[in-house]
This record gives sequence, structure tokens and C-alpha cells, in this order.
Amino acid sequence: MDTTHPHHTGDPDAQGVGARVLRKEDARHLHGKGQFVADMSLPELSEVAFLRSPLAHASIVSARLPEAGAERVVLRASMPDARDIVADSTLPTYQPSAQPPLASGKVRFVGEPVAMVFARTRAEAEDLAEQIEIEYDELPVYADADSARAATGELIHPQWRDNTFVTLHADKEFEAHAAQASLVVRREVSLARQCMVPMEGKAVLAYWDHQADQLVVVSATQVPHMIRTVLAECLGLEQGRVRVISPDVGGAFGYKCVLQQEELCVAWLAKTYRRPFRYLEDRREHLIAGANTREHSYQMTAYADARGRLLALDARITIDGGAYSVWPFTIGLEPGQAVGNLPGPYAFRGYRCVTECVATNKPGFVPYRGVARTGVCFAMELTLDAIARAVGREPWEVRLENLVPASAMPYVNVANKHFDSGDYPASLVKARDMIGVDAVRRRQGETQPDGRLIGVGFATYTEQSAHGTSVFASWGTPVIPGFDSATVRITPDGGLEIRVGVHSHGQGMETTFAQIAHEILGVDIAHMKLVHGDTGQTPFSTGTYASRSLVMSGGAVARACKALAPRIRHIGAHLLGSTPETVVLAGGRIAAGERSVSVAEVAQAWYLRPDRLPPDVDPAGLEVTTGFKPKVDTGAFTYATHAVTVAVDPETGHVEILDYVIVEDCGTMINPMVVEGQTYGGVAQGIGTALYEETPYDRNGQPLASTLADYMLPGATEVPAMRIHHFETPSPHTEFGAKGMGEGGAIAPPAAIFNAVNDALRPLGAEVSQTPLTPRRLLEAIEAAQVVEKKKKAA
Ligand code: MCN
Ligand code: SMO
Repeated sequence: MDTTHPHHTGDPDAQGVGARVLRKEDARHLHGKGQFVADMSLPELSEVAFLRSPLAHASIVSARLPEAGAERVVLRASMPDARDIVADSTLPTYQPSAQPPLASGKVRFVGEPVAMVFARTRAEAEDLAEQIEIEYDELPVYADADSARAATGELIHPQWRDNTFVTLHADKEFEAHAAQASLVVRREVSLARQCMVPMEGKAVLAYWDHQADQLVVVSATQVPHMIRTVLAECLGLEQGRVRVISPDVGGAFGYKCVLQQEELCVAWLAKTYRRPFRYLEDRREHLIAGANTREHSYQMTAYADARGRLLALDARITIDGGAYSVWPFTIGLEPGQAVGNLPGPYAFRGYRCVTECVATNKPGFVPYRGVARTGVCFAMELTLDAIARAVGREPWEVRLENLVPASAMPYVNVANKHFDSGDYPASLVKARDMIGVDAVRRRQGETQPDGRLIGVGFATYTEQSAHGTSVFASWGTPVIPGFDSATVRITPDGGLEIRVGVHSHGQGMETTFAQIAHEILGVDIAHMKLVHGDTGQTPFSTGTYASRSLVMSGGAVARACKALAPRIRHIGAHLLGSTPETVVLAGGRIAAGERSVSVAEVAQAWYLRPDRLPPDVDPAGLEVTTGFKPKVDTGAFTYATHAVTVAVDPETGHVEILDYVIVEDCGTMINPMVVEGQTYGGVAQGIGTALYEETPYDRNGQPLASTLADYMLPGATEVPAMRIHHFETPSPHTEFGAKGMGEGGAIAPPAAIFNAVNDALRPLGAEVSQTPLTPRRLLEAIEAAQVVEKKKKAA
């Protein structure tokens, strides 16, 4: 790690910005004392089960309820006071879907909830659900984008023009730049549909608080304030009648940043019956009804010069959006991110892109760590390697030729992304040196004793983080993030409560936000408490997504502490018989020369001994709420290069990762250890996307991986030890110059790993381009290359 940052002094007691403090939240988790929805218990709690559709597309002809227990079965028709989930968008061509809380009239994917049942236990609820008889009339199934586009029968949403959610077009000086090219390279690449598989699935418990006369919804969500707003709307309640609490959450990764229909259903039960209900998604439900991400395909045509300098890019992207658009981000987020991020960190000037997002009979797309950027990075980086092979240069050299140079920062790219700061080429050069390209090339010259082939691959990307109002407004979403707020409050004993509207579900904010406050106020982080995830106790925020919490809410914490500091100094100075201008606040004490008082003494004066306060004390006291939003809201751009070496067995199709290095720059790090943990976790998920994870569907829209024996996840033996190196180029727009980075780890691995495998396969003339890279796909690619080779020889 670069140790030039003033905070990286190696002081073991440091707690402020840049310190590798152990996470405060880990004690309860390591002792099994976390409080997840499943840990909770309330008197009279009923457990909820859903009857889910066995068919991908069908009309519901009739429903027969069991005689015993019919009063514990709910159908869409029994809940007329609940509104459908509709996420409209102002994007041109966009067609909104209406997602009913329970299927109404027809079903649109296997796993769609059709009826809701409650009982004393989940098992009883499931038994009752099994006795419901639904008669279906099958409709033509659109199991993939091609069949959906070619629809001749009933559309998925019959009132639509066709089965397409939205089509986005971009054209920036494409023809003029493409005309200069001496080389045209074409590639088709695609990513499989997959699940997110957080350790904890969806989980929601709702009850009526009679004292507060409020519906309380305890849900595993990333976005409690937004869920409160939309639940109130969908249930016809005043916002003040709804409180949403997000307790400990066992991973979310985007799956929990949207309104879940099960949340709406369970909240409706509590509102209607005025007693507690709970639903816990099981693994099978997750794998069947939650296969909702990554499925993109790309037709790339790159126009380059003889050195491999990219001049123009023409792309056609198809996204299989599934049956419904999510609230609030809408399905428009996925094509919007794709078309905007495909050019990556590169400096070319001609761009044309058509992105079509098609509805199919599958679960609706939900943002997943990296959102569309994992797909666009995969497409762009594989294309760059193809250019390098075509011009006979090292892939890293061709990348270096194309990256936006540090001297050009700040830089507005061909897709109107405002890169704020950084040295992209330096990250590539450092990664090249760390992975040792020359040594790999030497090794490739020798035959490996086990017959395996060695390859090295790179991927460089930018991670737009904390993008704000103007960006979301351009995507036309129904909710647009603005300011985030924080409340900081000194407690009577000199501790600090920090209240934020975002939610931490593994990101370590209970620690990092305390570090921010410590940096400004000097209070020991052991005496700080982050209050989050409760609309009844925290200021509004749209929530945690888009790697925005640190920049936005963390920025608000910094601003609030900066506003609090002079008030502490003012009271402290008075206690010391000094003037506010001459005292110093540091290390939790206010000092005038040799003499000092503690923040605790100041707090005691304010709360308990007002007779000691200065006459002109600020009546707002030791509590501040304020908001923050970066001056420029187009995002803080973190970037990184991942480099990987692999060994490929051409006999079995097995890929082993031998070495993995990451050179990343997320501006000033609040806690480098947390940044590393976030990165490693993201890379593990990216390895899953690259090599293992896939929910295949048959022609009838039936998901073919419904257990963890069919849906492969990387485990400890598949995730290699990684080496990481940090640069810290501050963002000019944020507090401390910090940039968000929570998603980045998951963006580059498929691209870097496939480039490494393709490098290894070069002697065989084979190339792979479809995730996940199962042994079957790899062996098929080798066979296809052999057939081509034979034909060439025969001719
Ligand atoms: N951080 C830091 N210094 C920086 C940048 C970040 O110390 N320069 C720290 C932050 O203080 C915070 C963490 O790293 O503790 C992540 O911060 P940030 O990048 O702001 O991301 P968010 O907190 O907004 O988290 C959301 C992001 C997203 S969008 C997904 S998806 C994702 C991710 O975080 N889901 C996760 N990481 C996850 N990690 C876990 N364990 N579980 C998830 O569900
Ligand atoms: S997918 Mo992350 O919640 O933006």
C-alpha cells in the first residue's frame, strides 16, 4: 500500500480516517448474537407461506380453496385495498409493468406468488398452501429475449405494443470516427442469468403497534425509508402510520434495494388483521423466484487503428429483463447503466449503442452488485483483447494505449461520464508488474509437466459511485436521490450517537462512520453508536445502493460533526475561562494551553449543569442534523485493474486461478481493511459469475437449478488468495476525497478471468465468450477450434 497519506502513519491507536480499525459490529456476529428477522419472536406470530406458480405464462382460470383453513388463505381478490407495484419511468419508449402483490388474472414466471397462507408454523402454512387448487390455462412462453421479441401470441403485458420494456439509443460521432479505422474487430459475448444468493434471503415481519397506532414492518432491506414511502402508498396509509425497521441483514447485494412483493403482502396482513406475521424466504424459493440478474448479450464491433487504438465502438446490447420492472429503480436502470458504462475507462470518441431490454417469463431483473457494469466490463475487455490479438500486441499495451491519461483529468468521456480524478494507466502498469507478465510469458514457452496451459488476463474499469440527482433524473426513475442527512448527538456522558438513513448490512459502516466522526471530534469510537435502519429514529435517506453510503451519508456525518465542533469548543472554552478562538478540540478534549476539559464535561454542562454554560450558548445544543450532497453530483469514479493468471486443463476443461492481483483507487480510504474486505467479497462473487453461477431455463420457462447442488457457488477452495495494492487519488467533490467502492470487486473478475483463459487457449486457436465458463463450454470451444483447424488443413 502507498503510505504517503498522512493518516497511514502506522499508529496502532489511530481511529480516524485511514486507520485499520477492527469492525465494531463483528463482536455480536462472531458470538452469534446478531438480530435478524428470523431471530425475532412475538406473541401470536403467524408464519406465512406462498403458493407459487408452477408455470411460466398462463391465465388463472379458477382457484379452489381448502374447506378447512380457507380463512387463512389470501388471493389478490381478497386484498382490493392494496395497489399493484408500478415503477414508471420517463425514458422514451418505456412501457411500465404492473406487478400485483399476488398474481392476478395470469402468472408471468415460475415462482410468482399466487396465494398467501398463514398459520402458527411455516410447515402448517405450507401444508395448507398445497391444498389450494389453481386451474391454469397455458399461454405461449417467452423463455428468452429472441422468443419474446418474435411473440405472436398473448404478450406478457397484454396492453403493451410488444414485449420490450425499453430501447435506448446513443450515437456520438460514430460514423466520423469509425471511418478513420484500419481494423474492424467483431465479438459476441454473453452472460448467464443468475441469482444473488445472500446468506439471508428475503425476510419480513410486520405487526400493528397499537400504542403508536402504526404499522411496523421489520424487513431485511437496504432502503428502509423508501420502503416506508412505497408501502404507505400501496396500502393507502399516511406515511406517519408506517414505520420500517431494517435490523441485522445477512447480505443484500442489491436484492433488497427494491420493494419486494412479499413485503407488501406481509404488511397488508398486519394492517388488515392487526397482529404479527412473518415470511422468511427459503433457499429453494430464492433460487427459483430470485434468478434475476446479469443476463446480457452483446454484439460488439470495434473500429481501431493499426496500433490497436480504439477509434469507435458500435454495440448492440440485449438484456433479458424478466417479467416485471422493480420499484423504484425500474428496469430502465439496467440498460441505462449499460449504455453509459460500456465505454469504460477508455478515451475513444465515436460511439453508437442500441440497448434493448426485453420482457420474458422469468423473475424480474433486480440491481446486483456492479449492476450492468459487470456485463459491460466483460464485453469491453474481451473486445480489447481481441483487438490486441488482431494487431499482435500485448493486451496490456493496447489497454495502455487507450486508457484516459491522468493528464486529461477531469475528463468527460464519450458517454458523458464525468471522471473526477485518478491515474488509470498507473493502475494497469502496477497490476502488470505485480502479476509478472514476463514470467508468465516465459512459462508459456515451456511445456507444463501436467499438460495444462497458462494464461494471463487483465481488466480495467471505472466504478461510478454515489451518482446523484442529475444522473438518476436522466434515467427517469420515480425516486431520485438528493441530499443525505445525518444527525449527531453528544450523549450526557460525552459519547456520540450518529443517526443515518442508510443501512449497513455487512459494509462495516458502524465502524467507518464512527471513524469519520472521530476524525473531526476526537471522541473514542468505543463511545460511539451508529443508529441506522429505522425510519422512526433516523433522518431520511433513499438508502444504501450504488456504493453511495460513504460519500453521501458519511459526508453528512462529517458535515454534522463539523457543525457540532464549534459548539463543543464554545462551551469548553467557557468552562476553561478562555475564548472559543483560542481553544483546540483534539483527542476528545478541549484545551487552552496546558489546561483542558473533556467532551464529557462539556456534555454534562449542557445536559445536567446548565448553570455552567456561557450566556451566549447556542440553544440548539449538542445535536446537529444536516445534509450533504457533492458539489458535482455525477459520481465519484473509483477505478481498478484486476490481473489474473490461470491454468487451463484442455483435457478436463478445468480452470484454476493461480494468482489474482487488484490495484484499486477509491480516493481517500476511511478504513483500508474494510475496503479490502469489500473488494475480496466482490471478487468472490465475480468469480461465481465467471466460472460457476447460472440458472438455465428450458423452453417452457422452467428454471433448471433449484438447489445448491445444481446452482454452483464458489466456495473457500475456489476463491484464491488475492493481493491488493491501493492508490489514493482524492475526489475533488467529496468529504475527505473519498469515493465509494462497495460494488467494484464484482465488476472485473469475469473479464479478467476470461481474458486469461483466452490467453491460455491461444495455441489451440480457441476462444471463450459466455459465462459461466463451465468445463463443457470450455471443451466445446476447444473442439470448435479443432474443427476449424481440420477444415483449413483439408482445404
Ligand atoms: N469505504 C472506506 N473508504 C472508501 C470507500 C468505502 O472505508 N474510500 C468503506 C465505507 O465506509 C463502507 C464500505 O467501505 O463501510 C462500503 O462503502 P460504499 O462504497 O459507500 O458502499 P455502501 O456502503 O453504499 O454499500 C453498498 C454497496 C453495494 S451497492 C452493494 S450491492 C454491496 C456492497 O456495498 N452489498 C453488500 N457491499 C456489500 N457488502 C456486504 N457485506 N453485503 C452486501 O450486501
Ligand atoms: S446492486 Mo448495489 O445495492 O447498488
